[in-house]
Amino acid sequence: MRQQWTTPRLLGSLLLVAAVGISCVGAAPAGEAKAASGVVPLGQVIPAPAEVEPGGSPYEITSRTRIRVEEGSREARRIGEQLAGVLRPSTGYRLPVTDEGGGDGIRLELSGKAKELGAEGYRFASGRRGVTITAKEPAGLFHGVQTLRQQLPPRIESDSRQEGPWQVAGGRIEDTPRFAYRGAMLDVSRHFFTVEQVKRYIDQMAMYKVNKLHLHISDDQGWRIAIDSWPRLAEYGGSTQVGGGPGGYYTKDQYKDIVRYASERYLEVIPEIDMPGHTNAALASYAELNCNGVAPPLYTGTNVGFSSLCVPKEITYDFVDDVIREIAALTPGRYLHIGGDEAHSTPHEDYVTFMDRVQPVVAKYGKTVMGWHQLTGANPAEGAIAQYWGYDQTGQAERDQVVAAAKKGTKLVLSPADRSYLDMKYNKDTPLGLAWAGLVEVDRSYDWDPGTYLAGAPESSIFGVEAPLWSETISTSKHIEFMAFPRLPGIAELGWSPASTHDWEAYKVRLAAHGPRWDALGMDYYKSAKVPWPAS
Ligand code: TNX
Repeated sequence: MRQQWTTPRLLGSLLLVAAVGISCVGAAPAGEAKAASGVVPLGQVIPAPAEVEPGGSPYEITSRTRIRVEEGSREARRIGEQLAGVLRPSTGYRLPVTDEGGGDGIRLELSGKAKELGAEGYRFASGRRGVTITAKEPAGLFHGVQTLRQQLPPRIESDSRQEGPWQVAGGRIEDTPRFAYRGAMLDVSRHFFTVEQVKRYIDQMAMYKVNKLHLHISDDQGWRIAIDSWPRLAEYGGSTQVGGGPGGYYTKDQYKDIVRYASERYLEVIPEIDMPGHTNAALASYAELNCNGVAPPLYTGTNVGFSSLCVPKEITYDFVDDVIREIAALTPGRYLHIGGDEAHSTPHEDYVTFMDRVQPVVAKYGKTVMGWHQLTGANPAEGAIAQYWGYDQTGQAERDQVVAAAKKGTKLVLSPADRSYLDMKYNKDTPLGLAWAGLVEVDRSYDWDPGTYLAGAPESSIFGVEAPLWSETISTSKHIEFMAFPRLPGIAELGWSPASTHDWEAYKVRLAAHGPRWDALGMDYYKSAKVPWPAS
């Protein structure tokens, strides 16, 4: 059945390739973004797909459309239900998810044979009878579904019934990511965010094929996860936040709920316990962790660099072992981030000693070390990942250290503070955020190449990119959205799309088309004058 249906279509699209060649969206003329018909031109999505071959008839979703998955594929069915969950409210159609055979409609196919699609890629074929998304792995199907959402008009995202028609442009897309790591970080320590707020942000990340959620769960101002062996960390250390509000923490079940929710959207959670600096909340909770045996008060300001675990005391390593063991047990992902930034109150020798003792603990509990790039000033463990957060003002010696580590095998995740930091102000009038790394407008945030950014670091050492959102000034979902949008989609595109598609002039037109999508989703965003938003 499947063969009979796909073979003529594949043949058709091969003929189509021969006729029109392969076009890359990055190169598409800007005006194409607004087709007169209201159909989103194929490939006008974020991140830009690797290969796009527009052509043939569009597919129209109607009240008779079914979402077809193969029998027995639990994950494909779940992805089908997620898609139906987006499409049902706005179209008002039933859109049953079914494993009964049939050639038409929206088909989600897992094919072990599609090796070329890798762990996250997908193929998308659209024509008169239907849309077929094929992937080797469920993550690829999920990403293909995000592409399908963006090929539909923005009002598809509304939670109330909208007018059709619901057409998907005809043609084929074949799409795999440039980098394996495409992350976003949320600092839940400076201000606490509830499980519901984190889930809302996860949904927004997932639309742009972000696949890592880095949670900064401890800092001077708050410890945000329950640790059974050290209960005061969360109960006392989590009891406030910047500005003195009540703070909060995740119970183990709540943390697991976040991890599960993220994994159903193909995001891996990377928890960060920042050490040895950024530890005032822990030091305040247990006097014995302090070198002088005296617990400092809780801290609700925004200074950095004043706290340190006590490197010479043995109890420090009992503490670290317990915390890492409990968090590793809750986290199915591969990585555990141990921070390591701004340890200004830890003498360098102590810093090196500390990292030499702590990294093996991460390995002992089956995880791979991730740390801020200061870790390259110590002895990064085999396989460790360093997260570079330098910026244009970062000195050459510091860059050299990171590059030298990269040449020796440390993989890099790039989060340049003056490009990817979502807490930097857009301009001097931005009401939220900080400006220590400069003002970061949407074009500046997008206009760099992770492959060549850090001179001397080979592209093969670049594991990917991440956009961190520090929350000294951020305390609501509206704040998160205003700072993340429209910059996060740009960082996501740098992580996913081939360098050949990179072009601000074309990107800003694709980006503009997302304003109405965010409106339909009830999201806030910064209406940058650099982006040609459609008149509303
Ligand atoms: C630097 S970036 C920090 C954070 C702050 C952030 C504010 C990094 C690894 N450390 O502690 O929240 O600046 O932008």
